[in-house]
Amino acid sequence: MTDYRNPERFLGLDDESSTRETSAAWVLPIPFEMTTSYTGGTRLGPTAIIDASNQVELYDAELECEAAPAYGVHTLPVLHPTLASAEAAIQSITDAVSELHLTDDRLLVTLGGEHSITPGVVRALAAQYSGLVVVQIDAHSDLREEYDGTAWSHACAARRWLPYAPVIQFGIRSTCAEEVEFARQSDRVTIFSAVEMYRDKERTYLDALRKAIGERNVYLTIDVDGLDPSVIAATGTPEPGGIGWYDCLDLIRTVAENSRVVAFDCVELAPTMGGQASNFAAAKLVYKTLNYVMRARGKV
Ligand SMILES: [Mn+2]
Repeated sequence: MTDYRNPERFLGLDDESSTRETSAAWVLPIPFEMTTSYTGGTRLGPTAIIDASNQVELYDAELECEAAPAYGVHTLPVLHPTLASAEAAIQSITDAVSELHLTDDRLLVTLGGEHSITPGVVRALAAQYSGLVVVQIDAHSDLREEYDGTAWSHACAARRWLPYAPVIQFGIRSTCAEEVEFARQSDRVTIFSAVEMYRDKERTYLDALRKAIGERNVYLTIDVDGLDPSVIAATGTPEPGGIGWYDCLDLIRTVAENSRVVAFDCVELAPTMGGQASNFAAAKLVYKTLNYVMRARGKV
C-alpha cells in the first residue's frame, strides 16, 4: 500500500488534493435510511463507498492520467438529516445543500443513503440552475404518489423531484400500473427500459439521450440497482437484467460529454457481509463519473 491514503476521505487523497477551497468536487455523505422497503443497510452506503474508494487506483487507464489529484476532491462532513419525519428529513437536506453555496465551477457528489435523498438535493439545485434535467439510472421508476404511507419514500423519489426537474430514466425493469399510467400521461417523464436497452444493439438510446439533454444542466442520479446484480448485488431491492458495467460507463460518458452535469449522486448501496465487490464497483463508478465530468469541464 502507498502511504497517501486517508481512509475517511473519498479516494483517500492527501491534503494537497483534497482541500475544501481548491477542490473542484465536493463529496457529501448522507447515510439516510428511513423508508427502505425490502432489506435495509443503505445507511452504511457512504462509509462503504469511501472505504472501498481507498482501494481504487487513482490512475484512470481510459483517461491515461491520475485524474483526482488534477482537479481535487474534498470530502465534506457527514450530513445527518433530522429523523422527525421523512418529509422533514428531505427538507433538511435541501437546506443543507443550499447552505453549501455551491459555485458553478464546483461539482457536488452526494453518497446515499436511500434514494429519497435525491429530491432534497434536486430541489436545492433547481433553484440555482435553470432548465435542470435529471438523468436517472435505476431498476425502478420511483414514480409512485405514495408508498408505505409516505409520499417521501424512496419508491416515490422521482415523483417528488418532478415538479423541479423532468427526468430521463434508464434501466427500468420493475414498475407498477400506477407508475406506467402516470409516465404515459406526463410530458416530464421519458423512460428507456432495461429490455429496450438490451434489444437495442445499436444503442440508439444514446442518440436519443444526446438530443434530450443537448447542452442543458443535468443532475445525474445513479441508483446502484440500475446496474445488473452481477456488477452490484449489495442493494436493498436487487432486480435481474440490469445495465452492464460498460454500457453504464458509456451512458454516463454520453451524459458528461453532451450536457453540463452540475451534480450527481450514488444511492441505495446496502453493504452486506462479503459484499466488497459491490462496494468497490460503486466506488469505482463514482470515480469514473467524476473523471468524465471533469474531463468535460477541461479539468483533466
Ligand atoms: Mn431503485
